[in-house]
Amino acid sequence: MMRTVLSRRFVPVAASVLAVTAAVLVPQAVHQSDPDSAGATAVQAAKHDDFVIVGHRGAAGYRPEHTLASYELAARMGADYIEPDLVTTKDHVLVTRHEPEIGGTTDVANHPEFANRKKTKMLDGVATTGWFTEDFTLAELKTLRAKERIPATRQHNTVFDGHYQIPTFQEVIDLSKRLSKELGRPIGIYPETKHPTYFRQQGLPLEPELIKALNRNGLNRPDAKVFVQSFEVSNLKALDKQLRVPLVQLTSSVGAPYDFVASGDKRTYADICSASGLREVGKYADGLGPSKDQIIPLDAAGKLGKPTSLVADAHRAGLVVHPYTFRVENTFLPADFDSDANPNDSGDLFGEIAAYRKVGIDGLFTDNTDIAVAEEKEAR
Ligand SMILES: [Ca+2]
Ligand SMILES: [Ca+2]
Repeated sequence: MMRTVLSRRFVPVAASVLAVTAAVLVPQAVHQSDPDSAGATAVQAAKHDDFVIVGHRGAAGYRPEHTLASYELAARMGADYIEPDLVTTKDHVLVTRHEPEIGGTTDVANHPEFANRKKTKMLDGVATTGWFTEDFTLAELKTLRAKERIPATRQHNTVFDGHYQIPTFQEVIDLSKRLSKELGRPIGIYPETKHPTYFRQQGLPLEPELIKALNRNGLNRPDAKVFVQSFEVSNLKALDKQLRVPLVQLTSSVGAPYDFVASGDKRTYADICSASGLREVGKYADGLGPSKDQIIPLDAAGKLGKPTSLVADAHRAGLVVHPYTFRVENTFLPADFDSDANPNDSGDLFGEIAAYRKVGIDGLFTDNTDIAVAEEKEAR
């Protein structure tokens, strides 16, 4: 099978040289990729050159998510990439929030001038009540301040509530450039298109602005340190024709891409993650971003069970695998790694990451970049 497009595009970090070096120096490969596949080269390069640590929503374990302070801390802790989730304002400026609804992550409810913006909308088929970015201009959003999403779990982070604005995508790109210079290593960006079908329905599609932003910043090239991710399929396929950076298909252990649901396509994430489904993904994407439990499901006791074939199947399809989300609190850890019965206490994230490393993942999304970086140093 020819994958010339993949091999042309997937060159994350001078990988053509590194791939050769890695193949020579590290002949052992846990997962043998199809040697005829050009994608295999990219997989080998990504695997042996650089275990990819993505600062999920920045350093969400330590700062309110999707703030410049959160991204900056992740970069300083050693993240290879920072991860802005992209939504849009009413005046079609990309800003970074995990959801269009911002009642949970900003102080908008305390702004009486915006009380009448509170609405109930159908968000991917779910009635959702709150305040939505697409109903605010950028100038209006800039009057709000971010707050911790899960204050009961991350009480310490509430210290930073009220101190940071909602950043624009451009501000995140500028930050990554400034920190790359200062830290002497490239800080990549790993933007996610959030709810692409929803925003298209609002008349504010994300993709044209994303493409413009990458072009404007000289980042739409195969060797730019950029991955673009989406839980939907059709927008990634369309972006594949317009972007030269690697693309990552996000998946979940439940449900289906909303663009499939909206168009009556019955396929689910489970179908996408079958061996044949992954071969399809390999035609337009370069990586897979599954939930952790798709790789190692939990058993009845909440402990790590038997790994699935997902990592090996994805590698065979030429895809690197970056699962989400690695978090230090017991409430998010498999029971094997809990420190005690308090769900908010910190547990053995080192142990969890090590278990996934054994299965052959190529990187991960984490709220706790410092721990992932420390674990990687030990593993080298
Ligand atoms: Ca995300
Ligand atoms: Ca747990």
